[in-house]
Amino acid sequence: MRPFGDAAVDRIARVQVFVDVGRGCSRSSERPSPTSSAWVPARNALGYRTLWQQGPRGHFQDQTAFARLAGPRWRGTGFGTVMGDFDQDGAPDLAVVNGRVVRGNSAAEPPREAFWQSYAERNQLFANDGAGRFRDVSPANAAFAGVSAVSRGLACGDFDGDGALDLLVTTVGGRARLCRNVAPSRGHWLMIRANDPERRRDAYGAEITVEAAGRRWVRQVNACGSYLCSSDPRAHFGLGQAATVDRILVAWPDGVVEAFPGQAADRSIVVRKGEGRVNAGEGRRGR
Ligand SMILES: [Ca+2]
Ligand SMILES: [Ca+2]
Repeated sequence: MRPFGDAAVDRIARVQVFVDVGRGCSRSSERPSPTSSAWVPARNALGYRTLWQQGPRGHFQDQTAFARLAGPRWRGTGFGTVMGDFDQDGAPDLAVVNGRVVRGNSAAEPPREAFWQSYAERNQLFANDGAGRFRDVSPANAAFAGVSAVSRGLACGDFDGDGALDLLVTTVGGRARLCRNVAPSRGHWLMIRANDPERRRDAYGAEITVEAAGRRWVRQVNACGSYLCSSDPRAHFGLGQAATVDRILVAWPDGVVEAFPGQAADRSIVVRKGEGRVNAGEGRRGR
């Protein structure tokens, strides 16, 4: 696994934002399968976050222990959660923002004047080793994970157009922080916006499969996977060493599967329903 290195994200902007409290969850998918798979990190009623892997559609398994997320050296409360391939090595990584819902031991925190001091926690960033196991790389990413705050929302998107996923964190009683992805030695990438011209909107619910270098990556078009946030509607694919994409398959929300031609990586493209080749061999997406 290629480490993110120091300062993989960099705080570059602040704006004032207030949000309410609640529970965070997120969704992403990566494993090749006849249908798809999905990771759903969520915090249950007992306060433990769980990582669910989808096998056959609609069937989930608890993979928290396998992913080495059951016993991190420090466990935050867990709110906004995003899976994204931040170093673009082909394996989705995990970002979590934290903040208590009951007062903690403020003596362990540096003194602050704000009322919310005793609710503050730091955020966490986990790197995927490519086999579905995660390593806490928070200490090397102080801009994102080294600041204690009452964080709630976490949105993800490429705001500066360099192809790398950036993060926006909202906090209670504090300012939002926009963290630019400056991870070194990133792999190739592709961003795809799926559009339905007939309905003149993004095709939320579509499932995009990218094939490159003998591998397949699957992403769902879904901007609302994190707590109280809407993220970049484009599907982001980290491709590792693959500089060319062989084929793109889009399973539209109505079940029709279209194939779009391969092309060079490291670009943002738009695929429009009806402009591809209907791929009868793939059939309709299972429900
Ligand atoms: Ca990665
Ligand atoms: Ca970026």
